[in-house]
Amino acid sequence: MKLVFAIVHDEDGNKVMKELNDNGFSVTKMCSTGGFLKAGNTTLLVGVDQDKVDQVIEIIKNKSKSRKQIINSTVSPIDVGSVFLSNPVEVLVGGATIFIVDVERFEKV
Ligand code: 2BA
Repeated sequence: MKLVFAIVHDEDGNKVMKELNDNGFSVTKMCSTGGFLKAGNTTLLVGVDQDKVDQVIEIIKNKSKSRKQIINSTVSPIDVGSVFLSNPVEVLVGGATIFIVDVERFEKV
């Protein structure tokens, strides 16, 4: 058995979860926060047999869009005397970031 962690955009979370449920997969949705943008995102957990992992990835891929987001970087502001100008930076977020790990043991009690 494998556990799929999929980090998706908040706006895609419910669509991805519904499609997984409609295809018979159990899903747990967690609210998460990206360390770089400090913005909310959604982490989905899907426990699944190894032979279904590719199907799960395909569903996540089809329902997750990539988006450009502009952030006002505070990493390298331009220091003009006592005035700090923030530096807009464009980053491409998603579709989805996926981790797949082995499940040593799975119990429902
Ligand atoms: P964030 O950490 O908020 O990152 C959002 C987007 O900012 C990333 O999109 C990437 O395009 C950019 N980014 C992140 N760190 C950067 C850096 N040090 N310098 C420049 N640009 C940077 P994605 O790669 O699609 O990631 C979306 C979200 O997935 C991330 O949100 C984070 O929550 C998660 N994630 C991505 N890679 C991860 C990893 N290796 N481990 C854990 N979580 C990860």
